[in-house]
Amino acid sequence: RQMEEDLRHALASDALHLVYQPVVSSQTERITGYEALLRWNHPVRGAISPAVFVPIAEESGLIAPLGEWVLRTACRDATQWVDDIRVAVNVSPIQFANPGLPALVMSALANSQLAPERLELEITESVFLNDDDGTDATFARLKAIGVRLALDDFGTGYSSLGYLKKAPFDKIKIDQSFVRGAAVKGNRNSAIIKAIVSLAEALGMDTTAEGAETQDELALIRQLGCSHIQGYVYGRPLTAEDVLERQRSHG
Ligand code: G
Ligand code: G
Ligand code: MN
Ligand code: NA
Repeated sequence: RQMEEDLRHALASDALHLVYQPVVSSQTERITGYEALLRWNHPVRGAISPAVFVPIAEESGLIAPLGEWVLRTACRDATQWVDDIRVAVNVSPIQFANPGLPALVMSALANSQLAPERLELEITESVFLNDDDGTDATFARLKAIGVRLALDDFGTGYSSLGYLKKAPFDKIKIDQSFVRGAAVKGNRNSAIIKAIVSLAEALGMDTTAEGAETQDELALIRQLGCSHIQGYVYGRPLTAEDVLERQRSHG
């Protein structure tokens, strides 16, 4: 309750911010995009993880204004990035179930003047828990707007393959739990990653391996054919200012 009150206040008083973690092409090793990650510095408790406060926002309905703020801020920040570098935004299943989501996405794109193909929405398997006509309609409308869709945390949910057939994802994000330790000999994770990559390729989807921390993991993931990599091995999340600074110094 107290945290809900504090979060409401944080949202109203600009106490939240976004950080951006690089997503790198395994072929070129260049940054192709950044994932926006929400951060909250609580005045008393210090940094609180979104893994803690996002569920509170979902229960209290605060996720609607919070998610809108994230989307609008990420689109605005991304317009300052060079070339065709994309921004990926996490969308809560509660936001996804709101029929107003496509209109909000259009509004955020129009206000920021960000091209639709530079915005990628990350959606988890749990949006399919209340799978209905509304879910299908939202997918179709988002696709028509021209934004990209990524299936986040793949492999951690109940992983039915039915929705891969039905939903128009551009990318599968392989969960960190498969990447971590995949380079250890005899570990089964590399076989699973390999299977996900071939499934994605057959469906014309990209793959991002998440959470690569070591050079061994990086080498293995590239060998297994993941098209993109995101993890501490390439960089931790940066502030919006640091993204711009990095761009200036890397040309
Ligand atoms: O960045 P970090 O590892 O602390 O994120 C923890 C969890 O919070 C992850 O599951 C991530 O997807 C989620 N998360 C981070 N930022 C956002 C956001 O802006 N919106 C939503 N819905 N979830 C987020
Ligand atoms: O659920 P989602 O995939 O959106 O969560 C992404 C989270 O994973 C972010 O909070 C980010 O901080 C975290 N993350 C990204 N790369 C790494 C990594 O290499 N190691 C660890 N431990 N966490 C990572
Ligand atoms: Mn994500
Ligand atoms: Na993920």
